[in-house]
Amino acid sequence: MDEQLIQAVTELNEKRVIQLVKEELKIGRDPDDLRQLIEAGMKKVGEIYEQGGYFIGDLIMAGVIYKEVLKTEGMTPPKSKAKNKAKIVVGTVEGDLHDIGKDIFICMLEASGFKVYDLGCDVPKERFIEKIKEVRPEIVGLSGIITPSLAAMREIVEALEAEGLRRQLKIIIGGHAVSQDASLMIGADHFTKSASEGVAQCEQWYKERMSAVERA
Ligand code: B12
Repeated sequence: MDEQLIQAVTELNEKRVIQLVKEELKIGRDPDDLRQLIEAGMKKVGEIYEQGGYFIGDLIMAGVIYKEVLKTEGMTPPKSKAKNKAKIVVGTVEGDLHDIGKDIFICMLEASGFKVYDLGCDVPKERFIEKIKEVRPEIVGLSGIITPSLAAMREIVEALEAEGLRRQLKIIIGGHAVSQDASLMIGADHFTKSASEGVAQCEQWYKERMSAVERA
């Protein structure tokens, strides 16, 4: 089945993708596994696009299919009723319209009890600063899927430093474009290409903060 799902995504066969996802969820398959397979298919779509076999309309279709999958019952974890962990402001940075990975990260954060402020995609640095001043989050999550997003992330960190807001925050960057080198250049506290690893890191920061409060 795994290969069939990857192939259906690669061929942009929406009906088949949804059918396979539903069948697998019915027999108890972990949604995380299914997401990984779909992402493998999306990667192939990206490669075919790079080689000139697909066009921008096909990338749009791949995005539509993934969004439909995420709407399928059982694919996303239920939101936790408690929102009493850290506050986190999340957005895809300016110039970048990719929002699927960001939305997955947000779903998982909300399921774990974080209070999330979603700024959407193509978010200018001024909007990040404005929201951070308003809600005073403990964490900021920046999503970047295309390479130019790395420079936009750096500009946000510089703006936070200039405003004197950087030291009180943890910054996590994620998405297809990020890497260890990029993270160092940007001045982030953590980078990852995995939403679940991102949530685990936020949990870790939350625990560290709570034990510091208890010790004080
Ligand atoms: C779908 C898609 C689109 C759709 C996006 C629809 C949408 N609503 O998001 C549309 C049509 C808009 C699009 C446009 C373009 N795209 Co596009 N797109 C893709 C594609 C096929 C899939 C992206 C995706 O959703 N993947 C699935 C998600 C779940 O993966 P993800 O984003 O990496 O997120 C995961 C993690 O990274 C993480 N994560 C993500 N964000 C965050 C944030 C935090 C804080 C954390 C902790 C974790 C985290 O969590 C997710 C789950 O684990 C990729 C191919 C690929 N290899 O990814 C190309 C790709 C990203 N696109 C590409 C390009 C070139 C473009 C265009 C420039 C094409 C053009 N000529 O116009 C435009 C750019 C538009 C813009 N200004 O942003 C290139 C980027 C190359 C580069 N390095 O810059 C890729 C890699 C294709 C390729 N191989 O050439 N695209």
